[in-house]
Amino acid sequence: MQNKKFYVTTPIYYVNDLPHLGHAYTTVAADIISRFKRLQGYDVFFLTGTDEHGQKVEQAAQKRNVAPQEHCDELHLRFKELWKRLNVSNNDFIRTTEERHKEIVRQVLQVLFDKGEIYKDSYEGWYCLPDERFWTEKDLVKGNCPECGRKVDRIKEYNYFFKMGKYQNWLNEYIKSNEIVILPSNRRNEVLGFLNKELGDLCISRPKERLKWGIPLPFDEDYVTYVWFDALINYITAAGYHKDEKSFNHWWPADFHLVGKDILTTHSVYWLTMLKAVGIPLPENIFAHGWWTVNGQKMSKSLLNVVEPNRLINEYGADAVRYFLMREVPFGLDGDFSHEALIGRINTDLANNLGNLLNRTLNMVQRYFNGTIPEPVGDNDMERDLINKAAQIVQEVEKLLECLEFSKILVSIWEFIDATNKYIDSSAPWNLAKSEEMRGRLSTVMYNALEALRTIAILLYPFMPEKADEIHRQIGMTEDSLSQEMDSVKKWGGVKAGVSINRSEQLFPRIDDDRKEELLKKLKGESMEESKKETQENKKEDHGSSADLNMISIDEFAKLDLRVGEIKEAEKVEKSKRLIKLKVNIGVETRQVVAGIATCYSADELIGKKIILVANLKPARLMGIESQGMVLAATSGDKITLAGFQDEVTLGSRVK
Ligand code: ME8
Repeated sequence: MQNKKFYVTTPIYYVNDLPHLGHAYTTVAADIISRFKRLQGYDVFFLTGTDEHGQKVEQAAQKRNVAPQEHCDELHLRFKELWKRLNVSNNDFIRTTEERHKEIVRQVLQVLFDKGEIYKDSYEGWYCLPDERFWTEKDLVKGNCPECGRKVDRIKEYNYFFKMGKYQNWLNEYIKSNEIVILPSNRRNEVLGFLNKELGDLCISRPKERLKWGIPLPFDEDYVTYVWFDALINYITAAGYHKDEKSFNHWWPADFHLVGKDILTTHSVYWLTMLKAVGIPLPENIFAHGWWTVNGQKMSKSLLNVVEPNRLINEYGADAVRYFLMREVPFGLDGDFSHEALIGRINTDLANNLGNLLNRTLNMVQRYFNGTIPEPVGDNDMERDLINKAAQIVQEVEKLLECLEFSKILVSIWEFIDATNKYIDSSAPWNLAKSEEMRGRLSTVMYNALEALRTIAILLYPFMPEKADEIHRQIGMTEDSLSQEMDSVKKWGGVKAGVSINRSEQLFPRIDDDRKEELLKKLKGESMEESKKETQENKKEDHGSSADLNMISIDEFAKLDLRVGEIKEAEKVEKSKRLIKLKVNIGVETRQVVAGIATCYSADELIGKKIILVANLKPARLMGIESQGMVLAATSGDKITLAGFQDEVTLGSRVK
């Protein structure tokens, strides 16, 4: 018999910037569901990917002086690499610039056009450039974009529209009937509230002269499709729509679209009406999770206070990061990130509760049985209680999984970890070991403690695949039962007596106070939140006021945005004795800078040098080449020496 299928998706992320904690959050959550479902015997299709068309991406490429495709080819890898480091087990990674996707988008557009679902009309509205969305007058909040609060521009143009409005009543009824489940329930109410207002038609195109980086409409090549109409279709492209009927019929409809609350409307209104209009069945569930802030402030790609997951992985390890994200905040609610909270979780939950349970159990098996797992000899109420507790927890976990209550699942697993620690405490193996008569009882206790650890490893596997594997290996399990069905966790007695344990290094070393202080200093030093705020404030100020003063105030000095950069490329400017064109990486982006240092440096010797860049200097053109900043150097007579650093520095750090 064919396994039951399960299809889960994440949003496809914009490649206008590097992946951050928010992207990692949704993707790790999807990974956890996928791993659980695989344990439960489901045939799983887990899709993630990148959204590569549109103005934001085009602008990001322009800023880096590369072609949009080149930019996407580079940036999408940063997502792929991160998912690999985070042990994300996606089955497919879709890019909207792939042929397989563009083809399906054009087909869907043609189908809708032929059905009369798309029409051309003139449109005048308020356009938010960063969000690439039109808003009506009444949508605006204090004259600004209702979603991001930024300035909007009045734009009039001809465009193509999808007749979304006509589906308003149908969608309202459909959601109310619970045929599609929108979770958490407050989000469902939000969508219904949105549908109480008049639903207009959806502008699905941009004139090519305004946006080049998009998929041309099949029925009018002067237009490209609007970002959402392109992006949402990825979910059916990857499942095989119009290409592989067998695959599509197997996977579609999606079981869960996981999204952040920011894109709930696009998924529950645009996407559902689009599918209805084409005649494709609708997905089963949409889950809109909450928003991570950092120290209470909004984290976004356009601000510099983003938490970079790679740094977290470097310092804490992938599994600790995965655990923290799922444990700290109930899925669906907003949460605030702090290193202190993460370190707290590592020390308490991971090192103390879980790590100690493993260590003490293995140490005792080593000491009392020379590292060989003993055969249990009978049982008593204590064992029966432990086994019942395990069965109860497994049941709870499976139930909580249905509503993606990750945090509660972990609370339940930790209840069992505590119960096992208590079982050991009450059984006091150290006393049993004192008398030969109690040898049988000691064997039973140690065996059951190991078996409890086996159960814990399986339940933790979706959250912390590497560490769960490690527990499994250390308790002497050789075959790959972690990827076996959930059923194996329901059968007590999987641990093999007579087999050797494999004690090795601590699962989660504690982060002591000294190390914590060191880490916080290092990581917070890397945070550029403060400097970004200053940069923004500086923009508002009058730049010319102190031109005739020799002394400057600290505030004036603070206007300078000096950054640590690394020279990635250097090329002498033809016909110039002095100028060299540099590509300087300042962490969040690469700048092109023209520097007058060719009399003292060859292009080759500059590569890899860490320098100081004035990052908020107005761009200037030198011999027709744009320079986006200035490198600092000391000059003495003819000699020019670049300013740099004596110790290791992090790219993009502020120099003050
Ligand atoms: O919206 N907290 O892409 P995107 C929690 N391309 N989650 C966050 C977050 C935060 N602070 N920031 C981002 C797009 N996310 C479109 C999607 S789908 C067909 C097209 C996560 O790069 C969250 O999942 O802006 C959010 O919905 C998504 O990243 C937005 O990613």
